[in-house]
Amino acid sequence: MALLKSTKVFVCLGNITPSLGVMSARNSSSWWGGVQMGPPDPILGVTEAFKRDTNPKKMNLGVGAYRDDQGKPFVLSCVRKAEALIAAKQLDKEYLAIGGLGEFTKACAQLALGADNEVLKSGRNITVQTISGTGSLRIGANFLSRFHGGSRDVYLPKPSWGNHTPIFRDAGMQLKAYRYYDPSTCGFDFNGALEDISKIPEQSVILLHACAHNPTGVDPRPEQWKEISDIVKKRNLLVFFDMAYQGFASGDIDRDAWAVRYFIEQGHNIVLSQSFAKNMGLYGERVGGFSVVCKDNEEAKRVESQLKILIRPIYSNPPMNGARIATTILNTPDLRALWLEEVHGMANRIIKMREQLAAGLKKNGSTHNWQHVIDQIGMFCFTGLKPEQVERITKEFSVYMTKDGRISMAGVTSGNVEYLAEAIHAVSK
Ligand code: PGU
Repeated sequence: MALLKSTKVFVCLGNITPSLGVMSARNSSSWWGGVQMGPPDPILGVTEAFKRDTNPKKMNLGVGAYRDDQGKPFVLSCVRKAEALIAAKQLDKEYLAIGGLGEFTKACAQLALGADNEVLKSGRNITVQTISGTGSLRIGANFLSRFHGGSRDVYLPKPSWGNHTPIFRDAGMQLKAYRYYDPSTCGFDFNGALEDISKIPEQSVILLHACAHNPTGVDPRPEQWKEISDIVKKRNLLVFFDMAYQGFASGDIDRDAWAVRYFIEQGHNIVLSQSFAKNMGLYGERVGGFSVVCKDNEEAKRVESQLKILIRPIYSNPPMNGARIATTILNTPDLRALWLEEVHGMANRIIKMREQLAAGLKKNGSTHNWQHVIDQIGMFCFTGLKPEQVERITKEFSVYMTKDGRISMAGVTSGNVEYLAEAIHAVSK
């Protein structure tokens, strides 16, 4: 009897982009035969490679996650204390509301805008609890994609956090860029940014990092923010602030929220993403907030109704544990005071490591100007190392970082800063 050859049915999935690695073969014995291998994540993939390395001197400077001076993950004391208070209450585990824990969203908005902000007093904001900063950005991007009548174009600083692009793209927005970083000065390209922003078509969306810009560590100064605000207003752009590092730039949560508050004062009805991953060290708890500042309370109510409709089919309602922790810290005066101290401590340790790294490079005889290592702000240092140098430092010294030459200063300690200086000098001399 002749063997029957299996028949493959090819279905054309016309709306799926080739970058997703979807071919079109379907067969009941191998449904996924046409799925191509995708590349590792540019940031989280670095951790995977680091874990495989057996060199005892290895350093993971890829992911932006704070470490103590022993290089260990750091759980804040205020978090441990809040957890104990919560555990003692024997709370239930019912579903949260679609928009999250009410006490949390209130405290979250107050933290960003300042408790006495007119927006909060008049109830013209809506804040929902989100799955950390990433979830907040994605809910925001979906909301814009569905309701922003103006334009599908969102302008990101060049460069920006790597995940901004897929977040907005997958939500159906179109990615554009404005100049931000000047490699010749390792600083803010203020004139380039103003020039580009002044040409953005009206009613587009512009994404601004509220503080501690990722990956460059370069923030506008207050007087520069003022000019950006003026131009953005002239162009009638919708501002999307991403504030993932409130407290991490200066150690002071109010100072770090200055730009967000200034824009609101100037009449911008912004949208805002917040994350508690970094400033409370609640990385894996996934707690954050998304806010829309509206014209008035009536508009805020309508926006809220649609945010709920948008969230419900994605994850129904957010997880409660991180929100309970953050709320307990924000609303318990002595825990809040302890938290502010600890944020300050984390920011200061990073600043100290910047100074030691720059000094170590000098000590090793490096003739480059490393002032930017000290001047840059927040968790990251944009070293200026080229991709070939990054490849070498990883291969020869087991120092792991993202390909763009960004290092997470939070992974540098008094114990390994000298080794890092030696390694950077060796590949950059
Ligand atoms: N926005 C910016 C600018 C960020 O840098 C990050 C995290 C987020 C939002 C989202 O953080 P959540 O953890 O979702 O709250 N960036 C880090 C962490 C690793 C990553 O890429 O997710 C980083 O290393 O760039």
